[in-house]
Amino acid sequence: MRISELTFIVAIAGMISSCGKTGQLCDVNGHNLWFHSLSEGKAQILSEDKSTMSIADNEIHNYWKGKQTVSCLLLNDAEPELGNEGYRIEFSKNDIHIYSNTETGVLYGVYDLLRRQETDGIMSDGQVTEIPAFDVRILNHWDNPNLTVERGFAGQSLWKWEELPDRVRPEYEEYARANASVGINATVLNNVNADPCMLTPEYLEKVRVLADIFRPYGIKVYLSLNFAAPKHLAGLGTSDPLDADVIRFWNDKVAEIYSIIPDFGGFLVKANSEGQSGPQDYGRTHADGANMIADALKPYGGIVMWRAFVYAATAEDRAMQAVDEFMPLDGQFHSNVIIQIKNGPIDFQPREPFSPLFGQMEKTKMMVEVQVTQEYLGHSNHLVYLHPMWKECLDSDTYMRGEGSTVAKVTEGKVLKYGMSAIAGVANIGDSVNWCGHHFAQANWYAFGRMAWNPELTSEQIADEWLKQTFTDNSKFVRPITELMLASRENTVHYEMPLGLHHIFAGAGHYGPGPWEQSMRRDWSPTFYHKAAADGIGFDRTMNGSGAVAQYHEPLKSLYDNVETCPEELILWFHHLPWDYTMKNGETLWNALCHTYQHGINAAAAYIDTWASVRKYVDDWRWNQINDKLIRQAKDALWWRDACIGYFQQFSGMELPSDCSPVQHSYDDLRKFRLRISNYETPAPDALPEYGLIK
Ligand code: BDP
Repeated sequence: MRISELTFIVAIAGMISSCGKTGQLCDVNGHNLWFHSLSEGKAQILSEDKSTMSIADNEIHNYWKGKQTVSCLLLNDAEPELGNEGYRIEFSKNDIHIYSNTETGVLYGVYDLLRRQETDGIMSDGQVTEIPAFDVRILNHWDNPNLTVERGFAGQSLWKWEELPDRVRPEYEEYARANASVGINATVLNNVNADPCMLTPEYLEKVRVLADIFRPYGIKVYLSLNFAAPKHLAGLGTSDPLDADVIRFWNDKVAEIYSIIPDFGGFLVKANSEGQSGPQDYGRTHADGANMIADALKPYGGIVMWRAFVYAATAEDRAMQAVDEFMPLDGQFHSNVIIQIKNGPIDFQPREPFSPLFGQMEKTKMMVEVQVTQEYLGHSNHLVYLHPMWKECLDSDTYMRGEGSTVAKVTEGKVLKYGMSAIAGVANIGDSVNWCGHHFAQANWYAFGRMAWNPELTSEQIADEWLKQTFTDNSKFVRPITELMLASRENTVHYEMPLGLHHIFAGAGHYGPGPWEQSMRRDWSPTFYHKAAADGIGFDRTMNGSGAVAQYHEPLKSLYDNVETCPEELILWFHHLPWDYTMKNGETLWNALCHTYQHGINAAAAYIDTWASVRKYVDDWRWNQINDKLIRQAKDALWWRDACIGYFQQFSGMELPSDCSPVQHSYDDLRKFRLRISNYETPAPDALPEYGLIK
């Protein structure tokens, strides 16, 4: 075996703590993310030499506390089965060897080793081999040049465009390091609702600086493009993808980008969706548009991630539109196009069935887009661990080629051979000190990376790892808080939109409930989705209704179509049912709704007690901040319940079951006040009295 060796002699670094710009607090304010326990008593990062190998060296040198000597060996493609990013760690009593074909793979191996150190995973003997499931593991930042972040709840954009390229903040490298430590290898820097200015030479210079910082951490930069850029930037009269000048514009633009950023990854495109320009403006198809951009990127190895998030106000059922629009184009997309599809058919709701498109397109590459930022799950005010929700989608069987064609397997390219696979997460990162607004929201960034590397990992494994690295490995802390995290997504479904209800938010903020709201577009109106009326509640997507069930392969089509077999957690997604419909446990639908909401509000209130029980294991700074947010969450849960149940009750005409806590505010009162989105907003003087928590 031809091995070129690079051995790091490890010294246990006795470096004195210095915490950069945030001083002492840096250890406890959450800025250190999941490097918290590693950072104790150590310098933050980073060596002057920014080659990947020296970063790996530095990490081991500073943070490896074990007795074994660690050596990293570059295999130079001697083990092709490890691919470009895989690695093998061999453990013995005195030595640990990390092997990879590439420097990036070595760095991943180093982070794996350090993770093991903090989570009790170091072996005295044996080996582990790790190869990422998806080729492109990408964060999508919805960040705007003016520093706002669409659906961002953690301050302003991390990218300080006005300072770049001259001033370079340390957070850029910290961000890259955090991503590399969980295997994220790609990032889209700007909003899918893209400002054309991102492609100007001025901005490309700024992007170059970030790309240079990220490169040694194995991270490639991508950009969202505005399909009308030829008009905006070059003054062309059209952006028609079949127009020769437009094609020339994109070819030239792509050549320019690669001259500045030679390893540029490619483009993310939102076209003909929510007012964005696209090929349909010129009577062309999504395939025409995607292929034109893809052809420009092809010589450089770039890719196009073309989003399937399309819907029109006129559609009878928004949930069906992606399949309706994209299926006829199956087979028409060029090989460096991948269709980026949200996990569910509507829009990142707390629970949706998987998007049926994953089971449909057999001649087109597809990738999953999940939302790490909590647009619909309590923003950065609520503790919601999202991995169970994402895994629910990835583990769903599409039956594309018989049983076992899960969304994960399809998009990994294992059902039909893809040659390129990807998964995207809409980032929850901003410039707030703890990056994500809620300390526990960091777990979702972490979990996205770990899942993109290995979708087989369980929610429990990932939560356990994250907690041990972020707080403490004391089991008296880890056990109850893992349990809390694991239940948190389902509990949020319970207090927001149980039993398959969806999209019943107030206004465009997507925070509090607004079941009474009717917007100017019916497909943005809660009333369109819940359809509550005297005859019952729920959206009929059966063969007697919109027929959306037919977009799923058998046996799912029949399973969802038949009210007897439809899973109850999705029953109102697929069925419109009378209030006194009998659920599997014998209670009425109305009682089941009330009980599920009650379950959600009880659980949210119980988080506060659980958190109190672990107080001594957490620093005061983070404990208090989290505690404040948990109180807010429990009150918000009550608001959700009172608003929804109160509103639905006028149609059901039924009483709250006696074992449910009484409503504190009538829905009529609540509709006068919108639940405050920010923690810092001052309530209106005539605001409602505070919610009293149930004890
Ligand atoms: C919706 C968001 C909107 C995004 C859109 C998208 O409300 O802000 O622009 O998705 O994904 O969830 O394009």
